[in-house]
Amino acid sequence: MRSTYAVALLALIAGGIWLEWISLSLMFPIQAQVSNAIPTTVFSIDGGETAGGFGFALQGQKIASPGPTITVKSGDIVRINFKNVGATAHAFAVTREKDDRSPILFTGNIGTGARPLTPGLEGSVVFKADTPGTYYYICPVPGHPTLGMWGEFKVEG
Ligand SMILES: [Cu+2]
Repeated sequence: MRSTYAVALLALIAGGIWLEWISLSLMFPIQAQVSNAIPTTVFSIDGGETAGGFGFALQGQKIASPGPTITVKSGDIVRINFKNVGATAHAFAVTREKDDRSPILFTGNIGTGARPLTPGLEGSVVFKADTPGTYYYICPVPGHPTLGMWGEFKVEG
C-alpha cells in the first residue's frame, strides 16, 4: 500500500515537472535565444516612397528600387533596423521570392503585411541566416513589392 502511494506521488511530481517544462518552453521558445544573441552583422534600412513607387535605402540615403543588396555570411546573427520614412504603412520581410505572398524566411520580419509600421515608426529584428542562397527582402504589404519595394538578400555559404 505504501509503495502505491510512493508511485502515485512520484508520478505526480514527474507530471508536474513535465508540465512546468512544457509551459516554460512555450513561454521561452528557442527563437527567444536567437533574439537575445549578440548580432554579428547590423543593417539599418529605410523604407518609403520613390518618385514612381516604393523602395528601400541604407538609413539616411535616398529611397530607391531595388533597394541596396544585403549580403551576410551563413550562420551570421543578423540585426535589421527598419524605419518607415514613407507616407504610408510599410514593413520588412526576408522572403524567397519578391512577392508579398512569399513565406517569411529566418523569422526575419519587422511588421507584417497585415500589421505594417505606420509612417515614422521603426523596429528591429535579430535572426540567424543559416541557409546559403539568394533571397529577397520585401515590404510584405500587398502590392508593394510589385511597386518596387524589394532588394536582394544574399546569404553566402
Ligand atoms: Cu510598403
